[in-house]
Amino acid sequence: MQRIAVVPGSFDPVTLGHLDVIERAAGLFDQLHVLVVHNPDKAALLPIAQRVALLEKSIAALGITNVVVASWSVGLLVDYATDVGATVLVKGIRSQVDVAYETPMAIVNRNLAGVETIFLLPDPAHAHVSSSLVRQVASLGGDIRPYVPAPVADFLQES
Ligand code: COD
Repeated sequence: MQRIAVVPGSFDPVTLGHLDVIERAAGLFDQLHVLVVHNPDKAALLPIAQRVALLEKSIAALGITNVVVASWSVGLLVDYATDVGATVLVKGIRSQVDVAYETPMAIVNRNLAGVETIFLLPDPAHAHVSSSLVRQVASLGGDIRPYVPAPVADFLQES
């Protein structure tokens, strides 16, 4: 039986921290779905289709081939997971704030659909990186290359 997992996120934009979690999760599962989900609590920078395109380019550059990028806007995250045969969600945990945010969702997702959540600790090199930090540095004209894959830096610094 194939082991399939979903890595969900806003990915607005994808950062080196996200990419590290994606690469490590891809090594743990036969197939990984990286799912762009609109987070209504956050003001968006990039349209969903642009986030998907930047994820695809950034993941292709890693040379991993068991990853599918998709987006989801019509219902529960676990509905997508169930549709594609995934039994696990993978999230990154940088701090106690992430633990507090993710724990109730993990419990509810298991109750709703029997989908488990596993948490990966960040690479310390990227533990301080977030999309909101990248959006802020970019909006003030700073260099975002230390925090994002090259396709994201190229796209944001050209636009
Ligand atoms: N290092 C490691 N991990 C990181 C880093 C980093 N530098 N940066 C971010 N991460 C992790 C985050 O902790 C998170 O796990 C993931 O990467 C994605 O982060 P973001 O910021 O892109 O995405 P979020 O936090 O806005 O997540 C949005 C979701 C929509 C995925 C989330 O809110 C969710 O799971 N919603 C569920 C919707 C649903 O079905 N609700 C009903 C039942 S709970």
